[in-house]
Amino acid sequence: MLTPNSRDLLAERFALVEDEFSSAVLHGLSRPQKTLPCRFFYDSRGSELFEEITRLPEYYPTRTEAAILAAHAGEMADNVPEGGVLVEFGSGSSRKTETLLQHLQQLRAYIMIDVSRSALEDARDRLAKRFPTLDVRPIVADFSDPVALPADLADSHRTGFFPGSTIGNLNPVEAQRLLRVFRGVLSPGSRLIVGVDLKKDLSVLLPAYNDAAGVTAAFNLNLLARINREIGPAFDLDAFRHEAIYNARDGRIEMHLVSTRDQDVSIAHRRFHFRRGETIHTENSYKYTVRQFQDLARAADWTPSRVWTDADSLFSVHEVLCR
Ligand code: SAH
Ligand code: AVI
Repeated sequence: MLTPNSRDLLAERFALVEDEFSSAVLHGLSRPQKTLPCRFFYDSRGSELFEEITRLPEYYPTRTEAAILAAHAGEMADNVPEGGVLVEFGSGSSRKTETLLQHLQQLRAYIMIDVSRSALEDARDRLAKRFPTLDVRPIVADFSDPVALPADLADSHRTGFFPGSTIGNLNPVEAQRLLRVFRGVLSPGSRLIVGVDLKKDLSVLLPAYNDAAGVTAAFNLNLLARINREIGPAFDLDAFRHEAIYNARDGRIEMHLVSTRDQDVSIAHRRFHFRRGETIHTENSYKYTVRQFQDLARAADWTPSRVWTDADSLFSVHEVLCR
């Protein structure tokens, strides 16, 4: 159960995240290439749809990373000192974290940071049942901003955890900036365990973002449904379709919402014109080689250390050290 205090804190921070939504939508749709920031996928419905994606046969990243964690969690946990805290960025359901937590009996607290309030609440309630003595601290926040950790934990040694290849949803410049923000949150002497999806054959990559059941399409279109729910009725969801393509030059999957006809859309007294075939760019998902990610970490002043991959080289989990 959430304590009254943590519930108040979640509500207060969530209101701030909500305020940002309409200004980001108006700004993104005013650009020559219309865009919507992918962090807004994760309202309560979006978090549910993401969980469905993780169970799709085509979506290899979650099960592959979970298997890497299951095989190596003991090694990943071996440098966490007694009384240390685990700080997870974009924790979502925290299901993978359970594998690590099994090896971290000595932990003082588990801090989970996410923009999705519902995901944090569900994870917190589930973890309370499985790890009744664990001190779990949910924080609703954008991890791109330096997050202040609870004052009573300020002196504890920190280990960062950033699974899921969520880092791939930022471009390399933003990813470097984010890793620098994490240095500030975690402080020198700490470690970060980060999941990174690997470059691979398109026959595996493309279906992961174009699943047969249409769950990724529903996840993408939920962004328009969220605008309709939270800002006001604007989009005809039948007039847009999901598209996911691989941009080989930049090494990334791009997700778009394609307007299927010429149309005008009014949002908060502003009118946006869409030509037939024009797209809203909703997400990038960058893929790296092990070396490319290590170079990126170095450029952000982290020192690459151990790296674990699966036998098919689909996914990598990196340990990087804060200099
Ligand atoms: N770590 C989980 C979830 C990955 S999905 C896993 O590996 O399965 C990405 C998660 O990051 C979602 O829960 C989403 O709400 C969160 N997220 C995305 N952008 C964010 C941001 N800018 N700040 C905080 N959380 C973010
Ligand atoms: C969270 N993130 C790493 C996922 C990805 O694969 O880029 C989000 C996602 N988008 C479509 N499917 C899953």
